[in-house]
Parts: sequence; structure tokens; C-alpha cells
Amino acid sequence: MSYNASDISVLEGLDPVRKRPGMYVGSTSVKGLNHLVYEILDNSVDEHLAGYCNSISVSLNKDGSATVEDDGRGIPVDLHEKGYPAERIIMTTLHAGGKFDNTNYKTAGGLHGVGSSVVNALSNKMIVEVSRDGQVWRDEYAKGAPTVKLKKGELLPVTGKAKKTGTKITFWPDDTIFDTVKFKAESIRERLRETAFLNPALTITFVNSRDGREPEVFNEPDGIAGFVDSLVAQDQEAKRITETVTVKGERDGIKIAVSFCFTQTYGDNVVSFCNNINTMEGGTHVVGFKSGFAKVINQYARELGNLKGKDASFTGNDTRNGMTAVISVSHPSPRFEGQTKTKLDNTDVQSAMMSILNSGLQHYFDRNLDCLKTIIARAETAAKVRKEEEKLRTNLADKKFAFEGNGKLARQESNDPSKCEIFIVEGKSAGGTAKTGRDRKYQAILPIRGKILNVEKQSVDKVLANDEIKSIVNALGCGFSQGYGNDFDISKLRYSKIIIAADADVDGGHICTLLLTLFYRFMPELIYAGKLYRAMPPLYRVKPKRGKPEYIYDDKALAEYRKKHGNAFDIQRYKGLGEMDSDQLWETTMDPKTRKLKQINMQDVIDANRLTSVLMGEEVAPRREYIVSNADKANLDV
Ligand code: 0R9
Repeated sequence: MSYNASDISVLEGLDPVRKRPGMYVGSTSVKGLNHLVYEILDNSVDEHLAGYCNSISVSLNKDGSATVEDDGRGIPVDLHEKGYPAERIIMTTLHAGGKFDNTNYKTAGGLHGVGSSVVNALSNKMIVEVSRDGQVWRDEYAKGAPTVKLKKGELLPVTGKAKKTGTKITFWPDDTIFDTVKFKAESIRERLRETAFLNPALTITFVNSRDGREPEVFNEPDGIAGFVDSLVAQDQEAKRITETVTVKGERDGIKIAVSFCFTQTYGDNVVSFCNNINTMEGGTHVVGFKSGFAKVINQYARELGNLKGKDASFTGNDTRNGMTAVISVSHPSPRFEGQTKTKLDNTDVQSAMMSILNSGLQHYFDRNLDCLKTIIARAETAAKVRKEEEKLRTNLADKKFAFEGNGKLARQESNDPSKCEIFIVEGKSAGGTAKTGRDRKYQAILPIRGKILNVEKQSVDKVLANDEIKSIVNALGCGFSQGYGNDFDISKLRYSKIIIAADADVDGGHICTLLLTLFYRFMPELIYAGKLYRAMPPLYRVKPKRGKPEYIYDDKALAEYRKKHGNAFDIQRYKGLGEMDSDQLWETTMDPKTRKLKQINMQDVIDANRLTSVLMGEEVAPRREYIVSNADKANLDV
């Protein structure tokens, strides 16, 4: 292939993209690969925002290419001042888009907003088909360079007649650039669904020809309110306690839309966007929303008498206890900062958000007092738990963690954190049995032997020098933090569930308590995120004279069983996990299909702290009382 002068300048133009692809699409991993689709998709969404495109389709094709098609005006194909079709300039020049933009042209923007020329540069082949002015125009490229030769002043070849208008782009990602050229369909699907929620008048079709599934159509006329509802529906634990509230408005050209609802969960889930870009790192719109919301709730709480005279106001976190929210703003010239350029920086958004939210919420709450009262009640609960936590943290600083023995982690085979779980198993023999009985692919076992020492204050350094604690921290892979420190990173957690498997007796209670306080002190986010569980092994195995043996998990269930079977059955009481063989341990405690787990929440931590005070404190009487009242729970060895 020979190049003329304009080709060379074109190649030089896109050269930086091929030299440093990570700069333009984030990385050369599958994330960067998917980003190619998003760059092209964003151009079609821009055309929708400009008011000309109603439907977009995204296809992952069998030959490894991806196609994005929209029904907008079509990329202009007339000659640009440089003497080549506008489409070609767009596809071969970095940042070319701006030169053609008319004043109404809004940008959805990608990670760095450089668009289709980047995709072109990083593709082995790219085909652009534009339907416009009654014709279909076609252009083609290889690794960013045009393969259709055009003389200066010449238009693109026409391949047929067009009844409608639109743009269709198909590209084959360059396998010498990307680590993989297999798109991650599930992430693309999620992105399309999200885009449909943010653009209620848009219809997006997803065709994944690779797996032969039916095309999926995303059209979400309820917009961000529907987004909130879908987030709540995804969380099986979340029980809704308010309807979804939407506040919208516009100030100084900044459009604001917010939807939220409350569920019976702790903490909040606030998802934010600016000009269709997911602002993962938050920014001025999120700050404005959080402070504006807290201000309104505190004002009402004082008016209604929930907060009196000198009472401290609710914190922002208190007021969002149980909230799921989606924020979407659009700004004529957004600025993004932060590590991944996903933090909105425009200060005018904060004040616009606060004023629109203030009047919108007042309008709504004045007419929906029940909803307001529910939110205030949730804030009151949060404030109570927060105060307990503050006490707890001071108490915990005085406690010592000590484990004996150094259990070895038996790793699982899979590296997919979403499917893996770790059992922290108390006791040497139970640890061994669990290693035999487990599902090796997805279950890891960390045996520990615990003993609580009732001693004087211990420094953090010493606690973390403890081998057993180190092995827990190392196994989980997400670091640790003191309280809310920065070393901890939950995204690095290697497991979807951390399961404490301890005997159902006082000793087991001790070790569980100890682990809870350890997690709370050094990895509290694991508790907030609901990653921590306690296995609930059965207390009894019963076998009627005729019939199958059954496991019984508590005394109430045993009483029921007695009612049904009289005394005509054999009963085995489990004193500890170590008494079960590997099949029994699998069936009763480890098999996801049959086991019973209890998810640990903040109340458990607070209870555990009380228990620790009882068991480790100075006073003998409450300790004795606890032990006596729990003596029925099997072997006492305190
Ligand atoms: C399949 C992916 N779609 C696109 O990449 C796409 C870009 C695009 C577009 C315009 C319309 N549809 C598009 N789809 C457009 C047309 C006009 C003005 N602005 C935008 C017009 O007809 O006047 N363009 C994006 C950038 C450009 N066009 C431009 F810079 F070439 F104008």
C-alpha cells in the first residue's frame, strides 16, 4: 500500500493512540476492549440528545466484530474544507468532533471524549456506512488508515439507495493491541440498560449473535425512577418502605434529575451520572444532593419535634440510611477530575442541585408526610446505631486479640471472587474435616484455633503481628483499615462470602465474637456490605425407627419433632463441628443448597461487644450468669 501526503498526516494523527492505547481507552484488557463499543455508542447517544435519533442497536457478531447502528441524521459526508469527506476527517483525526459541532450538539462523551477515531486506530478493520441524502455512503479503514482511495475533492463511494437516515459502524478490534478481543457481553448489556434508563425516549437493541440468544430491547420510559426500582429489585434483602420520589429542574442551563426511595437496609446506594457518564468518583452533583437532602430532613425533623432544641442534627449518612438513589445531571460544559476522570468538578452544579432539591423535596414532603416520617425514623435508627458504634470503637481500642496456632489456608481452585467463599473454621479437627468435605472449586478453608486472653491494652501493631490475624487478612486479600482508614479496598476481596464456622457452644460464641470485633475494627466495610456470615450447624441428628435421618438446628425444632415422633427415634447431639464426618459437615454446614447461614449485621457486632464485655470484663456476676444461662448449649470450657 502506498500513502500520499494526506494519508501520512492521518497516520501520524492516530499514531499516539496505537502507541499508548491505555491513555485513550483506559487499558488493553477486556475493559478497554468494551470501551471501544461505548465510544461509538456515545456518539449515537449524542445524536439522540441532539434530538435526532430514537433507536440504536448494538450487535456482537460471530466473526468477532461489533456493530453500532443509529437512526440519526448520519455523519455528514460532504467535503470538509481540507477537501475530504467530513466522515473521513472525523474517523482519522483525534478530537475532530468539535470542529463540526453545531451549537445544539451535546456530548455524552466517553472516558476521554475522543470517540470514533480512537476505535478506528485500534481496529484491524472498520466499516462506516452512512445513510443520508437518499444514498448509502461507505468508507473502510485498516488500523486507522483508509483503504478506500480518494482523490482530494472526491466524495465517498455510494453502495445503494437509502430511504431513511442513520450511521452504521462495524469494527474488528486489533488483536495485536488488546489482551483479548472477546467482548464481555454482560458488561455491555448492563451499560445499554443503564443508558436506556438515563434516556427514557431512546430504544436500544442488543444483539449477541455469539451465543445465539434472542435480541433484547431496552426502553425505559420511567427513566431514573425506573432505574431506582430496578436497583432495589436486584437486592433481594431490600424491603421497600417508601415509594420512589423524583425531583427535576433546570437552572442556568444545568438540568437536574434525582430519584430515590428507602428500603429496610443499612447505609445508602447513590449512583450518579453527568451527561450520561457514570461519575463513579462522585463530585459536585453528589455533594449538593447529599448536603441538600440532609438540610431538608433536619429542618423537617426540628419542625416536627423529632429533634429538639440542643439535639445534634442528623448527619448526612443518618438521613440516607436505607436510601437507593440515582442522580442524573446534564451540563453544557462538564469538567471531570479524579483518578479515573469520573468526578464532576463544576461548582455551579452543587448550588443548582441544592436549590432544585430544596424546593422539590418541600413540595413533595408537604403532600406526603408519611414518607417523610419514615425517612426521619430511619435517620433516628441510624443515629442510635452510630452512637453505639462510637462507644464500641472506644471500647474495642482496649481489647486484645489473640489466637493460638497457625492454621494453613486451603485455597479454592477458582479465581472468580463472585463464586468463591471462605470458611473460617474453629478447631483443628473441624478444619481438617472441612478441607475434605468442601467443594474444592469454590470453597477455601482457613482453620483457626482461638483463645481469648483477658489482658491489658494491646497496640494495633501487635494485633496485626499476630500470625492468625495476618493469615485472615492475607487470605481475604483486601487489606485492613483502622476504623475508616484507606488501606482497605473491598474491590480486592477474593470471596463473595466470608463464613465463620464455629461450634454452637460458648467457646464457639467466643471465637465468633472475637472475629466479629476483629472484622469490625479492621474491615468494617465487610460488615456493611453484608459479606460476613455465621454458619449455623445443626444441634442434633435424629433418626426415626423407620425413615430418613434429619438434622435439627434448634431446641424449638426438636420440640416440634418430639411432638410428631414421640420418643420413637434415636438422637445424636453434636457438641461441635469436629464430631461430624466430612459428608455430614458438607451437608449440614457447607453445601449452599442445604446449609443455614446467618448474615452478620451491625446489631450482631453491638451484641458481640456487649458479650465481650461480659466475658472479659472485671465483673464476675454477669459472666457467671451468661455461662449458666447458656450451659445447655453444650460443652463448657471457659
Ligand atoms: C453508529 C455510531 N454513530 C455515530 O458515530 C454517529 C456520529 C454522528 C454524527 C451526527 C449524526 N449522527 C451520528 N452518528 C451529526 C450530524 C450532523 C451534525 N452533527 C452530528 C448534521 O447532520 O449536521 N456526528 C458526530 C460528529 C459529527 N457527526 C460531525 F462532526 F461530523 F459532524
